[in-house]
Amino acid sequence: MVFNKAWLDVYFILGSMNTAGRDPLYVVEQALQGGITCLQFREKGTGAKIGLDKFHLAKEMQRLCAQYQVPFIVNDDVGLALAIDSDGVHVGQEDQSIQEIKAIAPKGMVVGVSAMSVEQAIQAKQEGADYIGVGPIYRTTTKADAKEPIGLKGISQIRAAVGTLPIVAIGGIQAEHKNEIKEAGADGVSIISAISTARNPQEAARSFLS
Ligand code: TZP
Ligand code: MG
Repeated sequence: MVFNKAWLDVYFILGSMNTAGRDPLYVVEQALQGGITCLQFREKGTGAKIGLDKFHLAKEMQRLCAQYQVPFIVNDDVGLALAIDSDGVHVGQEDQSIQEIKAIAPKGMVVGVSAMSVEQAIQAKQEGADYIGVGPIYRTTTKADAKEPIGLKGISQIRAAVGTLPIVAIGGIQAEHKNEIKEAGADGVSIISAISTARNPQEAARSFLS
């Protein structure tokens, strides 16, 4: 799959810890039926699967995404991304560097990077990130160590600094925020809890479509 910023429109992020006790594959399939445009597997924190369990869950999610022709991105774990040949890998500021990843990854593998400031965004662009994830936009309880929200102003400032580099916004995002976020300059929204803990994840995913 060739990267296109349309991937970022409704970018769902999920780990087995985020599903309010439900089977993560059920939640993923519901979200796919609801029309998500990308899935990121983010298996981290208390209760996260490791080793073979993590590998198998990733493979199953990847298989579901392929059925729906939706790109599949692995968070942080470059080894896993390479092992299963995911469409992309997403890393934070404390993870492996973009250059290192680009050096070992297959040519088309997308590399996304989290940026919390204009400086980090510019650096990610210079290092060759294919897109950046910026946030948190609003307050969130999903990520324990989330920084202060950067708000819509933060998106506009980063957009002004990085030109046309694809941007996806993250953190506390609900469906009703999507318009203001896109107007501020993001190409799309990434969401964990508003879909993953929704009573009806399919409907919740659909509510994010434009
Ligand atoms: N990075 C910044 S905020 C966040 C991550 C992974 C959590 C987003 O989750 P939610 O539930 O959509 O606020
Ligand atoms: Mg990380």
